Amino acid sequence: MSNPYKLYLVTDDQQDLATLEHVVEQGVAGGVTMVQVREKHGDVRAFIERAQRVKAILSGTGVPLIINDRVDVALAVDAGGLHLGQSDMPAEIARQLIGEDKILGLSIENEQQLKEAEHLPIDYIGLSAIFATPTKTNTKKHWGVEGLKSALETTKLPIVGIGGINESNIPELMATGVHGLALVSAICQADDPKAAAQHLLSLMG
Ligand code: TZP
Ligand code: MG
Repeated sequence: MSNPYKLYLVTDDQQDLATLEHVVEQGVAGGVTMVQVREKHGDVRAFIERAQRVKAILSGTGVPLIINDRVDVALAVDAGGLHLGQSDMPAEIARQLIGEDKILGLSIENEQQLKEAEHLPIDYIGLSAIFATPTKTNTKKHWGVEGLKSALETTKLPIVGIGGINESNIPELMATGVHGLALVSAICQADDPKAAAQHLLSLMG
């Protein structure tokens, strides 16, 4: 796939398994280019089950499966990659465990972390959060469009914006040259996730 980061669906951990499967199926049918399974409240067994279900849906589509936070879950389901936060396993250790061929992403929440990321064995940055969002209320910084622009000038790594992204702000975000946009509610909460993904992609040009 030319740019796997372009329309990056992050799953909603409040949704049940059937809804999760529906959203992923329809989202991918609508053009989602990467899927992250994000679990914040369930136990590891439930996380693995959700990841396996999503992996089955993505099989043969070319859309990579990324696991949020947990290297053990990524290894257990042989995911395409792992997305780490700042308090998760250090990127160097995670890279050793998952190997060179897997996609490794890291959430960046301030300028200091952005500079440090340059020296880490990661493939992309999740710039968190672009805008305030009810989906994640403990975000530390809201970069805004200007912050995104300066981050793009600061690092050579591909940047995926996350947080509060929807049809109303996609045009101004795309104008920055950002590599990809990650969204939860704009796809997961849509009445028709396929149509939502198609519409969002059409706004991305
Ligand atoms: N990390 C930073 S903001 C966020 C995550 C997981 C949630 C984004 O959700 P939404 O609904 O796309 O604003
Ligand atoms: Mg995390």
